[in-house]
Amino acid sequence: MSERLSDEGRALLLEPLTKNGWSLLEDRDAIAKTFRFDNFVDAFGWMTRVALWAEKWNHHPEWSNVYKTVDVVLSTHDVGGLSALDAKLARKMDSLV
Ligand code: H2B
Repeated sequence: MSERLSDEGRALLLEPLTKNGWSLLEDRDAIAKTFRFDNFVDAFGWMTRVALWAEKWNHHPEWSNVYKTVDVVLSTHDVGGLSALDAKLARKMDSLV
């Protein structure tokens, strides 16, 4: 179902994300962003809302939380790199902040 993003797909899907704080990792085909909230409850509440979408789409982030900060890495393990699903979940994460 998912496939690795083509050059055109990257230009189309990743450009708006990089303008919104996402960056490409240098050592692997993945995107990352650090989300900062006002407090732990806001951070964890956001993670909970994101988790419901991740589960619905069967696409799970690599993420970690320390107090009010959440570090996120998105990549599609099944294809060994970025797919349209990563961009979709990234957009959802931004919209749920
Ligand atoms: N999450 C992410 N981020 N990438 C995947 O390739 C992936 C996933 N694959 N969640 C799913 C689960 C797959 O491993 C299971 C078997 O559906």
